Amino acid sequence: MNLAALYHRPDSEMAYLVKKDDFQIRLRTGTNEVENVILYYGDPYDVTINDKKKQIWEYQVQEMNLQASTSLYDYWQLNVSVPLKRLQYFFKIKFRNGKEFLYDDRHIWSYSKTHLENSSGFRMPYFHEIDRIKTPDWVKKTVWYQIFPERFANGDHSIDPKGTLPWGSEKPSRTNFFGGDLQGVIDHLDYLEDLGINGIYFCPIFAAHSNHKYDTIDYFNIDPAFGSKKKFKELVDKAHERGIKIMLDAVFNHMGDFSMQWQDVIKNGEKSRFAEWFHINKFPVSYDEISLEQAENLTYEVFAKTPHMPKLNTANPEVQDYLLEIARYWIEKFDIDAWRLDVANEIDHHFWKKFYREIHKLKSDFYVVGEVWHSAQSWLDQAEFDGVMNYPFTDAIIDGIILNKINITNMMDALINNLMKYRDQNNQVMLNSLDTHDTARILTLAKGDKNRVRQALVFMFMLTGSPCIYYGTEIGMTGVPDPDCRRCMIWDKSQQDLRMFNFMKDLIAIRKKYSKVLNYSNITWSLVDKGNYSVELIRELPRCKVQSIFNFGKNNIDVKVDGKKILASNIGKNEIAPGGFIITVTD
Ligand code: ARE
Repeated sequence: MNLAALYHRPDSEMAYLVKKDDFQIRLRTGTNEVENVILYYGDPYDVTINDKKKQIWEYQVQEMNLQASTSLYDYWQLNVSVPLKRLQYFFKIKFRNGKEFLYDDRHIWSYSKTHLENSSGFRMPYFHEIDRIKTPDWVKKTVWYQIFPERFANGDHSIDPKGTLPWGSEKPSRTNFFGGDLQGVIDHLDYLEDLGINGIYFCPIFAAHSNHKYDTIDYFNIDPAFGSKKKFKELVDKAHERGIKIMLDAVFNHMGDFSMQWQDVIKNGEKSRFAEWFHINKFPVSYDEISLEQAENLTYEVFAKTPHMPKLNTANPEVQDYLLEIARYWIEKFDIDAWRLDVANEIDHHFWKKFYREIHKLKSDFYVVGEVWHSAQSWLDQAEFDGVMNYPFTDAIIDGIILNKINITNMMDALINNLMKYRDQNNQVMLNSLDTHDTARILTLAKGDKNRVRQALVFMFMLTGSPCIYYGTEIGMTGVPDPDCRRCMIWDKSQQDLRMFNFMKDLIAIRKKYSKVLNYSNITWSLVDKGNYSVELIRELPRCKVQSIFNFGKNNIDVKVDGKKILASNIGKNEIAPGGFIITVTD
C-alpha cells in the first residue's frame, strides 16, 4: 500500500469550480492499488449536537470515478453540485487488500468510527463566482492556422524590402527576405476558408528589423514590408466575415535594439528617460556590433543570449502602461480576438494579472495564450492566461507516435500527467500543435512517413484542446528547426500534397462539427494491452461514448460518431506504418 502516493489539494486543479455550481474533485492514489474511493461531502455548517453534546457533521457520500491511470498513479474524479457555495469533504479509500483509510485535511488514518468522528474535512469555505477560472467558449470550437507572415504569400511587391528574393528561390536564412505580406494572406483567405480553419495565429507583424519581427521597433505600426494598418483592418474584417478569428503575437519580454527607446539609452546612457525601462547593470551599455559570442559580457539583460533583444522591465509602471496601451490598441482599433504571449514565462506574474484584467474589460471572451514550454500551473491557476502553447502535449505525441523514442505507455503517462495539472476549462483551450515556427516540421520529424503524420494529427484532433496547424503542414511541407522550418509556402499546386490537404480538410471538419464531444474534458485513458501498445481512450458523455483505440499494425483511420462513419482514410498499403487508429463512437 503506497500511502505516500495519496495526494489532494483544495482550491487547485484538484478541487475547483468547473461551472457556477459544478465542483470537480480529483484524488491521486498509487496505480492499481485502490478498489474504490468514497467521497464524504456536504455543508460545513450542517452539524447536529448529539447526546454527548458533541457536534456531529452531516454529510453525503458518493463513489468517485476512476478518471485516468498512469504507470504510477490513478486519478479519481467526481463532480458535485454545491448550491450553498461552500463545501467540506474527505475521502474514504479502500485498498485492494481490504484496508480502509480516511484522508482529510489533517490526517491519513485508518477508517474507524472514532477517526470518522474526529476528522477535519478539506474545506472550500466559499465559492466566489468572480474567482472561478473562466475561458472563452469559442476557442473550444476553433481550429487554428499559424502563419509566419514573411513566408506565407507575397501579395504586394511594391512593399518588398530591399534585397527581397524570388518566392521560394532559396532556403530561408536568419537574414533573407521573400516578401510575405498581409495582402498575401488576404489573397488566400478563400484557401484558408476552404481548408476549414476558423482562427489565424500570426507570428509578429509590428515594425521590426528582422524577418521574424520578434525584435520590435514600433508596436503601434504594422511592419512596412507587411503592409499598413489599413491593410490589417481589411484583413481582420474579411477574416471575421468568414468566421475566422485573429490572434496576434505580443512580444513584451523584450524590444528590438533599433527601437527608439533602446537607441535613446545608447545615446543618453543613464540620463535617458528610458534607462529604467530595461534591466541595465552598468552604464554605458556595452553595445556595438556585438557578436553572439560576446553576449556573455553584456552589461544589460537580454532575451536568451541575444544582444539585439534587450529585456524590458515590466515591473516599471511606465513600461506596464506602455504595454497595456499596445494590448488595448489592437483590440479597440482592429477588433483582434486573441493575444499569444511571447516568452510569457519570463515576465512577472504581477504584470500578467494586470494585463489579463485590463484586456477582459474590453472583450470578456478574449483569448490569452502564453508561450510556456513547461508546466504552467502558476500562470493558469492565477487566471493570468486561458491556456498555453501545449509543448509537453506536443513532445509526448512526437516522441510516442512519430519518433518512437518512448513507448505508448510513456506517451500516455505524459499526456495524462499534463492533463491532470490543469482545470478542465484550461485544458479545453490549450493551443495544441505538432510543430511551430520554432521547431522542426512534423513531416521532417517523421522522416517523410505521411501515414505516421496522419495518425499523429488524428490523435491530436481527437484530444482535448484547440488544435493548431502550422502553415504548409496541410500540403506536406518539410523543414528542420528554425530558420529552415520557415520556408516559403508552396502555392504551386503541382508541388502540393493534395491528398494530405483533403485529409486535413476532413479532419478539421470533424473537429469543428464534433468539437463539443471531442473537447469534452472528462476522458478516461486506459492501456488496453501493454504488450501491443494498444491504448483505449474512452470519453463517457451524457449521450454517447467516444472510444478511440490506438494500436500498432492497423493502417486505416475510421472515425464514427454514433455509429455513422464520418471519416474514412484508408492509408495506402504501401504506406503501412507500425500504427493506426480506429476511432469509433458507439451509443
Ligand atoms: C534564432 C535561433 C537561435 C539563435 C538566434 C540568433 O533559434 O538559436 O541563437 O536566432 O539570432 C526569435 C526568432 C528566432 C531567434 C530568436 C533570438 O524567431 O529565430 O533565434 O528570436 O534571436 C526558448 C524560449 C521561447 C522562445 C524560443 C526561441 O523559452 O520563448 O526559445 N520562443 C519565442 C518565439 C521565437 C522568438 C523568441 C521567443 C524571441 O517563439 O520565435 O525567437 O522573441 C526548449 C526550451 C524552450 C526553448 C525551446 C526553443 O524546448 O524548453 O524554453 O524556447 O527549446 O529553443
